[in-house]
Amino acid sequence: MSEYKTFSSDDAMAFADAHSELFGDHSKLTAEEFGDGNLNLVFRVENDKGTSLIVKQALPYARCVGESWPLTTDRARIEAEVLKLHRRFCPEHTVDVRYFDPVACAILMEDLDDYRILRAELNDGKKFNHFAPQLARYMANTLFYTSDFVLSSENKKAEVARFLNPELCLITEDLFFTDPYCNHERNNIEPSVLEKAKTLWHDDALKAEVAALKADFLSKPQALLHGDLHSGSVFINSDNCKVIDAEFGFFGPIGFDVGSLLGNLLLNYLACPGLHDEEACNDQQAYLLEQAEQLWQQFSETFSELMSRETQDPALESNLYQQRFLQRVFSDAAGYAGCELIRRTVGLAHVADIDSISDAGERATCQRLTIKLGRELIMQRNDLSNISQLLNLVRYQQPD
Ligand code: SR1
Ligand code: MG
Repeated sequence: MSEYKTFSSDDAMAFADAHSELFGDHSKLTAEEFGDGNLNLVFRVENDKGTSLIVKQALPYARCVGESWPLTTDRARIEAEVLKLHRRFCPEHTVDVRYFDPVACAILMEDLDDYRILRAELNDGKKFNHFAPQLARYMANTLFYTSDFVLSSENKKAEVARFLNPELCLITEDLFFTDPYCNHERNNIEPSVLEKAKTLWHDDALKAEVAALKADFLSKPQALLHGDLHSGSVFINSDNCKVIDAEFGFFGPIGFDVGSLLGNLLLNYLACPGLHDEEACNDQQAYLLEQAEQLWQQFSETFSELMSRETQDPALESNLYQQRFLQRVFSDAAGYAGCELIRRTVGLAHVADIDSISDAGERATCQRLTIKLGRELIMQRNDLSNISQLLNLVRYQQPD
Protein backbone atom coordinates (compact mmCIF):
# COMPACT_ATOMS: atom_id res chain seq x y z
CA MET A 1 0.00 0.00 0.00
CA SER A 2 1.53 3.34 -1.06
CA GLU A 3 -0.88 5.63 0.75
CA TYR A 4 -3.29 5.48 3.68
CA LYS A 5 -6.79 4.21 2.93
CA THR A 6 -9.49 3.19 5.38
CA PHE A 7 -9.72 -0.61 5.36
CA SER A 8 -12.77 -2.49 4.13
CA SER A 9 -13.19 -6.12 5.23
CA ASP A 10 -11.50 -7.19 1.97
CA ASP A 11 -8.51 -4.93 2.70
CA ALA A 12 -8.22 -6.37 6.21
CA MET A 13 -8.23 -9.92 4.79
CA ALA A 14 -5.57 -9.04 2.20
CA PHE A 15 -3.46 -7.38 4.91
CA ALA A 16 -3.67 -10.38 7.24
CA ASP A 17 -2.97 -12.77 4.37
CA ALA A 18 0.05 -10.80 3.16
CA HIS A 19 1.69 -10.52 6.56
CA SER A 20 1.19 -13.92 8.16
CA GLU A 21 1.95 -17.48 7.28
CA LEU A 22 -1.10 -18.78 9.02
CA PHE A 23 -3.56 -18.61 6.19
CA GLY A 24 -1.88 -20.11 3.11
CA ASP A 25 -2.83 -19.83 -0.55
CA HIS A 26 -6.07 -21.75 -0.55
CA SER A 27 -7.66 -20.58 2.65
CA LYS A 28 -11.10 -19.12 2.42
CA LEU A 29 -10.93 -15.99 4.53
CA THR A 30 -13.71 -14.02 6.17
CA ALA A 31 -13.47 -10.77 8.08
CA GLU A 32 -15.83 -8.90 10.37
CA GLU A 33 -15.34 -5.45 11.84
CA PHE A 34 -16.31 -5.58 15.51
CA GLY A 35 -14.53 -2.62 17.11
CA ASP A 36 -16.60 -0.94 19.79
CA GLY A 37 -13.82 1.20 21.26
CA ASN A 38 -13.54 4.95 21.07
CA LEU A 39 -10.95 5.30 18.31
CA ASN A 40 -10.17 2.52 15.80
CA LEU A 41 -11.36 -0.09 13.31
CA VAL A 42 -10.88 -3.66 14.56
CA PHE A 43 -11.36 -6.69 12.27
CA ARG A 44 -11.24 -10.39 13.06
CA VAL A 45 -9.90 -12.28 10.01
CA GLU A 46 -10.51 -16.02 10.05
CA ASN A 47 -9.78 -18.91 7.69
CA ASP A 48 -11.93 -21.97 7.05
CA LYS A 49 -9.91 -23.96 9.63
CA GLY A 50 -10.90 -21.53 12.38
CA THR A 51 -7.49 -19.82 12.64
CA SER A 52 -7.90 -16.12 13.24
CA LEU A 53 -5.92 -12.91 13.69
CA ILE A 54 -6.87 -9.34 14.55
CA VAL A 55 -6.29 -6.36 12.25
CA LYS A 56 -6.49 -3.02 14.03
CA GLN A 57 -6.37 0.15 11.97
CA ALA A 58 -6.12 3.70 13.30
CA LEU A 59 -8.70 6.02 11.72
CA PRO A 60 -7.60 9.63 11.07
CA TYR A 61 -10.22 10.76 13.61
CA ALA A 62 -11.72 9.65 16.93
CA ARG A 63 -14.34 7.05 16.04
CA CYS A 64 -16.56 7.85 19.04
CA VAL A 65 -16.96 11.48 17.95
CA GLY A 66 -16.49 11.37 14.17
CA GLU A 67 -14.48 13.27 11.57
CA SER A 68 -14.93 16.52 13.47
CA TRP A 69 -12.25 15.25 15.90
CA PRO A 70 -9.15 14.62 13.73
CA LEU A 71 -6.52 12.45 15.37
CA THR A 72 -3.05 11.36 14.36
CA THR A 73 -2.75 7.86 12.88
CA ASP A 74 0.78 7.75 14.35
CA ARG A 75 -0.94 6.31 17.42
CA ALA A 76 -0.83 2.93 15.64
CA ARG A 77 2.99 3.09 15.60
CA ILE A 78 3.03 4.04 19.27
CA GLU A 79 0.68 1.17 20.12
CA ALA A 80 2.69 -1.41 18.14
CA GLU A 81 6.01 -0.26 19.59
CA VAL A 82 4.81 0.00 23.20
CA LEU A 83 3.29 -3.47 23.01
CA LYS A 84 6.44 -4.94 21.48
CA LEU A 85 8.59 -3.39 24.18
CA HIS A 86 6.23 -4.35 26.98
CA ARG A 87 6.09 -7.88 25.61
CA ARG A 88 9.86 -8.07 25.81
CA PHE A 89 9.61 -7.42 29.56
CA CYS A 90 6.39 -9.31 30.26
CA PRO A 91 5.58 -11.73 27.40
CA GLU A 92 2.97 -13.69 29.38
CA HIS A 93 0.67 -10.71 29.85
CA THR A 94 1.12 -8.59 26.72
CA VAL A 95 -0.70 -9.24 23.46
CA ASP A 96 1.54 -10.46 20.61
CA VAL A 97 1.93 -7.91 17.77
CA ARG A 98 2.90 -9.83 14.61
CA TYR A 99 3.27 -6.99 12.11
CA PHE A 100 2.90 -3.23 11.87
CA ASP A 101 2.43 -1.26 8.63
CA PRO A 102 3.32 2.44 9.03
CA VAL A 103 1.51 3.51 5.84
CA ALA A 104 -1.77 1.69 6.45
CA CYS A 105 -1.36 2.52 10.19
CA ALA A 106 -2.48 -1.04 10.81
CA ILE A 107 -1.40 -3.71 13.26
CA LEU A 108 -1.72 -7.47 12.85
CA MET A 109 -1.91 -9.20 16.21
CA GLU A 110 -2.91 -12.43 17.90
CA ASP A 111 -6.63 -13.03 18.36
CA LEU A 112 -7.48 -13.53 22.01
CA ASP A 113 -10.67 -15.29 21.03
CA ASP A 114 -10.74 -17.50 24.12
CA TYR A 115 -10.41 -14.43 26.36
CA ARG A 116 -13.00 -11.83 27.38
CA ILE A 117 -12.67 -8.17 28.36
CA LEU A 118 -12.01 -7.85 32.10
CA ARG A 119 -14.56 -5.04 32.49
CA ALA A 120 -17.36 -7.20 31.06
CA GLU A 121 -16.38 -10.10 33.31
CA LEU A 122 -16.35 -7.93 36.42
CA ASN A 123 -19.70 -6.43 35.48
CA ASP A 124 -21.07 -9.98 35.23
CA GLY A 125 -19.81 -10.66 38.76
CA LYS A 126 -17.08 -13.08 37.67
CA LYS A 127 -14.16 -13.66 40.03
CA PHE A 128 -10.61 -14.54 38.98
CA ASN A 129 -7.84 -14.80 41.52
CA HIS A 130 -5.07 -14.49 38.96
CA PHE A 131 -5.67 -11.07 37.53
CA ALA A 132 -4.23 -8.96 40.37
CA PRO A 133 -0.91 -10.84 40.64
CA GLN A 134 -0.57 -11.05 36.87
CA LEU A 135 -1.28 -7.38 36.24
CA ALA A 136 0.97 -6.43 39.17
CA ARG A 137 3.73 -8.36 37.45
CA TYR A 138 2.94 -6.75 34.09
CA MET A 139 3.16 -3.25 35.60
CA ALA A 140 6.25 -3.91 37.72
CA ASN A 141 8.22 -5.42 34.84
CA THR A 142 7.20 -3.05 32.06
CA LEU A 143 7.56 0.06 34.21
CA PHE A 144 10.82 -0.93 35.93
CA TYR A 145 12.66 -2.02 32.77
CA THR A 146 11.77 1.20 30.93
CA SER A 147 12.78 3.48 33.83
CA ASP A 148 15.95 5.35 34.81
CA PHE A 149 16.79 2.44 37.12
CA VAL A 150 17.73 0.45 34.01
CA LEU A 151 18.03 2.61 30.90
CA SER A 152 21.21 4.62 30.32
CA SER A 153 20.74 8.37 30.35
CA GLU A 154 21.26 8.60 26.59
CA ASN A 155 19.01 5.69 25.72
CA LYS A 156 16.26 6.93 28.05
CA LYS A 157 16.15 10.31 26.32
CA ALA A 158 16.02 8.67 22.90
CA GLU A 159 13.15 6.48 24.11
CA VAL A 160 11.28 9.45 25.60
CA ALA A 161 11.55 11.13 22.18
CA ARG A 162 10.40 7.99 20.31
CA PHE A 163 7.25 7.84 22.45
CA LEU A 164 6.31 11.53 22.73
CA ASN A 165 2.71 10.92 21.61
CA PRO A 166 1.55 14.55 22.02
CA GLU A 167 -1.95 14.21 20.55
CA LEU A 168 -3.06 11.27 22.66
CA CYS A 169 -1.44 12.74 25.76
CA LEU A 170 -3.46 15.90 25.12
CA ILE A 171 -6.67 13.84 25.16
CA THR A 172 -5.75 12.50 28.60
CA GLU A 173 -4.62 15.92 29.81
CA ASP A 174 -8.01 17.36 28.82
CA LEU A 175 -10.32 14.51 29.75
CA PHE A 176 -8.67 13.62 33.09
CA PHE A 177 -7.47 16.89 34.49
CA THR A 178 -9.31 19.78 32.83
CA ASP A 179 -12.83 19.06 31.61
CA PRO A 180 -14.38 17.59 34.80
CA TYR A 181 -13.30 20.64 36.80
CA CYS A 182 -15.10 23.21 34.63
CA ASN A 183 -18.30 23.53 32.67
CA HIS A 184 -16.81 21.99 29.52
CA GLU A 185 -18.97 21.11 26.51
CA ARG A 186 -17.28 17.72 26.22
CA ASN A 187 -18.53 16.70 29.67
CA ASN A 188 -21.22 14.07 29.85
CA ILE A 189 -23.17 14.61 33.09
CA GLU A 190 -26.46 13.02 34.00
CA PRO A 191 -28.96 15.64 35.21
CA SER A 192 -29.32 13.81 38.55
CA VAL A 193 -25.67 14.47 39.43
CA LEU A 194 -25.29 17.91 37.85
CA GLU A 195 -25.41 19.73 41.20
CA LYS A 196 -22.78 17.41 42.65
CA ALA A 197 -20.60 17.80 39.53
CA LYS A 198 -20.87 21.58 39.77
CA THR A 199 -19.27 21.48 43.23
CA LEU A 200 -16.08 20.33 41.48
CA TRP A 201 -15.99 23.48 39.36
CA HIS A 202 -15.78 25.73 42.42
CA ASP A 203 -13.56 23.57 44.62
CA ASP A 204 -10.30 25.51 44.67
CA ALA A 205 -8.52 23.16 47.08
CA LEU A 206 -9.33 20.18 44.84
CA LYS A 207 -8.37 22.05 41.66
CA ALA A 208 -4.94 22.83 43.16
CA GLU A 209 -4.34 19.12 43.82
CA VAL A 210 -5.56 18.12 40.36
CA ALA A 211 -3.21 20.76 38.91
CA ALA A 212 -0.31 19.10 40.74
CA LEU A 213 -1.30 15.69 39.35
CA LYS A 214 -1.61 17.15 35.87
CA ALA A 215 1.79 18.87 36.16
CA ASP A 216 3.36 15.51 37.04
CA PHE A 217 1.59 13.87 34.11
CA LEU A 218 3.07 16.57 31.87
CA SER A 219 6.59 16.51 33.25
CA LYS A 220 7.56 13.27 35.01
CA PRO A 221 8.86 10.81 32.39
CA GLN A 222 9.58 7.98 34.83
CA ALA A 223 8.83 4.99 32.60
CA LEU A 224 7.10 3.92 29.38
CA LEU A 225 3.46 3.75 30.47
CA HIS A 226 0.67 1.81 28.84
CA GLY A 227 -1.18 5.10 29.25
CA ASP A 228 -4.76 3.77 29.24
CA LEU A 229 -4.66 0.82 31.62
CA HIS A 230 -8.34 0.45 32.46
CA SER A 231 -10.28 -2.79 32.72
CA GLY A 232 -11.33 -2.48 29.05
CA SER A 233 -7.65 -2.76 28.05
CA VAL A 234 -7.25 -6.19 29.66
CA PHE A 235 -8.35 -9.53 28.22
CA ILE A 236 -8.83 -12.39 30.67
CA ASN A 237 -9.60 -16.12 30.64
CA SER A 238 -9.65 -18.78 33.35
CA ASP A 239 -5.89 -18.76 33.87
CA ASN A 240 -4.30 -15.78 32.18
CA CYS A 241 -4.73 -12.15 31.29
CA LYS A 242 -3.20 -10.05 28.53
CA VAL A 243 -2.96 -6.31 28.09
CA ILE A 244 -3.98 -4.71 24.77
CA ASP A 245 -4.55 -1.17 23.40
CA ALA A 246 -1.40 0.77 24.24
CA GLU A 247 -1.96 3.70 21.87
CA PHE A 248 -1.86 6.21 24.75
CA GLY A 249 1.65 5.01 25.72
CA PHE A 250 4.31 7.60 26.59
CA PHE A 251 6.98 8.24 29.24
CA GLY A 252 5.07 9.49 32.27
CA PRO A 253 4.56 8.98 36.01
CA ILE A 254 4.46 5.31 37.03
CA GLY A 255 1.55 6.01 39.38
CA PHE A 256 -0.62 6.86 36.39
CA ASP A 257 -0.79 3.25 35.13
CA VAL A 258 -1.15 1.85 38.64
CA GLY A 259 -3.81 4.42 39.55
CA SER A 260 -5.79 3.89 36.33
CA LEU A 261 -6.12 0.19 37.02
CA LEU A 262 -6.81 0.66 40.70
CA GLY A 263 -9.40 3.32 39.85
CA ASN A 264 -11.20 0.90 37.56
CA LEU A 265 -11.43 -1.72 40.31
CA LEU A 266 -12.89 0.96 42.57
CA LEU A 267 -15.38 2.04 39.90
CA ASN A 268 -16.57 -1.53 39.68
CA TYR A 269 -16.71 -1.74 43.49
CA LEU A 270 -18.94 1.34 43.69
CA ALA A 271 -21.15 0.04 40.87
CA CYS A 272 -21.77 -3.32 42.62
CA PRO A 273 -24.98 -2.30 44.47
CA GLY A 274 -26.53 -1.32 41.13
CA LEU A 275 -25.31 -4.40 39.27
CA HIS A 276 -25.99 -7.29 41.68
CA ASP A 277 -28.38 -8.39 44.41
CA GLU A 278 -27.30 -7.74 47.99
CA GLU A 279 -25.51 -11.03 48.65
CA ALA A 280 -23.68 -11.05 45.31
CA CYS A 281 -22.81 -7.38 45.81
CA ASN A 282 -21.20 -8.01 49.22
CA ASP A 283 -19.28 -10.95 47.79
CA GLN A 284 -18.08 -9.05 44.76
CA GLN A 285 -17.07 -6.00 46.79
CA ALA A 286 -15.03 -8.12 49.23
CA TYR A 287 -13.37 -9.81 46.26
CA LEU A 288 -12.55 -6.49 44.55
CA LEU A 289 -10.94 -5.08 47.70
CA GLU A 290 -8.78 -8.21 48.03
CA GLN A 291 -7.73 -7.85 44.39
CA ALA A 292 -6.96 -4.16 44.84
CA GLU A 293 -4.83 -4.94 47.89
CA GLN A 294 -2.93 -7.67 46.08
CA LEU A 295 -2.47 -5.49 43.03
CA TRP A 296 -0.59 -2.86 45.02
CA GLN A 297 1.22 -5.29 47.37
CA GLN A 298 2.52 -7.49 44.60
CA PHE A 299 3.36 -4.58 42.34
CA SER A 300 5.35 -2.88 45.10
CA GLU A 301 7.10 -6.08 46.21
CA THR A 302 8.17 -6.95 42.66
CA PHE A 303 9.20 -3.37 41.86
CA SER A 304 11.22 -3.24 45.12
CA GLU A 305 12.99 -6.50 44.36
CA LEU A 306 13.81 -5.29 40.86
CA MET A 307 15.14 -1.99 42.22
CA SER A 308 17.42 -3.70 44.72
CA ARG A 309 18.61 -6.40 42.30
CA GLU A 310 18.73 -4.78 38.88
CA THR A 311 19.36 -1.04 39.25
CA GLN A 312 22.07 -0.06 36.78
CA ASP A 313 22.74 3.51 37.93
CA PRO A 314 24.87 3.49 41.11
CA ALA A 315 23.40 6.84 42.15
CA LEU A 316 19.91 5.26 42.30
CA GLU A 317 20.99 2.28 44.42
CA SER A 318 20.21 3.96 47.75
CA ASN A 319 17.70 1.81 49.58
CA LEU A 320 16.22 4.85 51.32
CA TYR A 321 15.73 6.62 47.96
CA GLN A 322 14.08 3.50 46.52
CA GLN A 323 11.64 3.27 49.45
CA ARG A 324 10.73 6.95 49.06
CA PHE A 325 10.34 6.48 45.31
CA LEU A 326 7.80 3.71 45.82
CA GLN A 327 5.93 5.66 48.49
CA ARG A 328 5.60 8.53 46.02
CA VAL A 329 4.34 6.14 43.33
CA PHE A 330 1.69 5.03 45.83
CA SER A 331 0.48 8.60 46.52
CA ASP A 332 0.49 9.37 42.80
CA ALA A 333 -1.51 6.19 42.12
CA ALA A 334 -4.10 7.16 44.76
CA GLY A 335 -4.44 10.60 43.15
CA TYR A 336 -4.72 9.29 39.59
CA ALA A 337 -7.24 6.67 40.74
CA GLY A 338 -9.30 9.55 42.16
CA CYS A 339 -9.08 11.42 38.84
CA GLU A 340 -10.21 8.27 37.00
CA LEU A 341 -13.30 7.97 39.26
CA ILE A 342 -14.27 11.56 38.59
CA ARG A 343 -13.60 11.68 34.87
CA ARG A 344 -15.58 8.47 34.25
CA THR A 345 -18.60 10.06 35.92
CA VAL A 346 -18.43 13.67 34.76
CA GLY A 347 -16.20 13.61 31.67
CA LEU A 348 -16.67 12.52 28.07
CA ALA A 349 -15.80 8.83 28.37
CA HIS A 350 -17.94 6.87 30.81
CA VAL A 351 -17.67 3.18 31.75
CA ALA A 352 -20.22 0.41 31.35
CA ASP A 353 -19.81 -0.50 35.04
CA ILE A 354 -21.83 2.60 35.91
CA ASP A 355 -23.76 3.35 32.73
CA SER A 356 -25.24 -0.16 32.60
CA ILE A 357 -26.90 0.24 36.02
CA SER A 358 -30.51 0.25 34.86
CA ASP A 359 -32.11 1.77 37.97
CA ALA A 360 -31.71 5.56 37.65
CA GLY A 361 -31.69 6.10 41.42
CA GLU A 362 -28.99 3.45 42.00
CA ARG A 363 -26.96 4.92 39.13
CA ALA A 364 -27.16 8.42 40.61
CA THR A 365 -26.13 7.15 44.06
CA CYS A 366 -23.18 5.36 42.50
CA GLN A 367 -22.13 8.45 40.54
CA ARG A 368 -22.32 10.68 43.60
CA LEU A 369 -20.13 8.19 45.47
CA THR A 370 -17.53 8.04 42.70
CA ILE A 371 -17.25 11.83 42.74
CA LYS A 372 -16.99 11.87 46.54
CA LEU A 373 -14.44 9.04 46.77
CA GLY A 374 -12.50 10.46 43.80
CA ARG A 375 -12.17 13.76 45.62
CA GLU A 376 -11.04 12.09 48.85
CA LEU A 377 -8.40 10.03 47.08
CA ILE A 378 -7.02 13.13 45.39
CA MET A 379 -7.07 15.26 48.54
CA GLN A 380 -5.73 12.60 50.93
CA ARG A 381 -3.23 10.88 48.65
CA ASN A 382 -0.15 12.20 50.47
CA ASP A 383 -1.52 11.24 53.91
CA LEU A 384 -2.35 7.64 53.01
CA SER A 385 0.62 5.56 54.08
CA ASN A 386 -0.41 2.19 52.72
CA ILE A 387 -2.99 0.31 50.70
CA SER A 388 -4.97 -0.78 53.80
CA GLN A 389 -5.61 2.86 54.69
CA LEU A 390 -6.66 3.59 51.13
CA LEU A 391 -9.03 0.63 51.09
CA ASN A 392 -10.53 1.66 54.43
CA LEU A 393 -11.38 4.99 52.83
CA VAL A 394 -13.22 3.01 50.14
CA ARG A 395 -14.85 0.55 52.54
CA TYR A 396 -16.31 3.19 54.83
CA GLN A 397 -17.54 5.55 52.10
CA GLN A 398 -21.00 6.92 52.93
CA PRO A 399 -23.30 8.79 50.55
CA ASP A 400 -23.55 12.56 51.28
C1 SR1 B 1 -11.70 10.16 22.84
S1 SR1 B 1 -10.93 8.86 23.65
C2 SR1 B 1 -11.78 8.66 25.16
C3 SR1 B 1 -11.15 7.67 26.05
O1 SR1 B 1 -11.07 6.40 25.42
C4 SR1 B 1 -9.80 5.84 25.63
O2 SR1 B 1 -9.87 4.48 25.92
C5 SR1 B 1 -9.17 6.65 26.75
O3 SR1 B 1 -9.51 6.15 28.02
C6 SR1 B 1 -9.74 7.98 26.49
O4 SR1 B 1 -9.67 8.83 27.60
MG1 MG C 1 -8.38 2.04 24.41
